[in-house]
Amino acid sequence: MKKLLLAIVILLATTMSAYALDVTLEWDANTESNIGGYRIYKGTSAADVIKNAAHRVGDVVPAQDTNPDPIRFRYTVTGLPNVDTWFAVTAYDTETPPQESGLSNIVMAARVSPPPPAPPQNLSIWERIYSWIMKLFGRG
Ligand SMILES: [Ca+2]
Repeated sequence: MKKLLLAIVILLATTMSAYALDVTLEWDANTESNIGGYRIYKGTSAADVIKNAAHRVGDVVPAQDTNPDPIRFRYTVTGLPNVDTWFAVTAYDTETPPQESGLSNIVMAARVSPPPPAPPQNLSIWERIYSWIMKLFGRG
């Protein structure tokens, strides 16, 4: 039974090849000395981006900054559904419990169209049939 379940999980994992979206966000790094990190929020519209656990993508700490410029912070959110998505970030400090800022400005990442289908390959003539076509005078 466990093996069957595992097989089903593997089958689902290999057949569900939906497109995912990775979005790289960048913002001005906070200059306070006690910044613990940033929280990323997302929504399905600008109004849907709220400071709520259900909208929280995750927290990033200073070590995760991928922009070498000290005044900018960059982070890539991966594996999102390929739909228009709105984002905002907050900063939190090192207090216990952490204090969180208000939301940044909100930005929208538009969905990305998947590549078009590949052209069909190996077109060939499979059969030719010789037949009469009845054409009525004055029609067709
Ligand atoms: Ca940086």
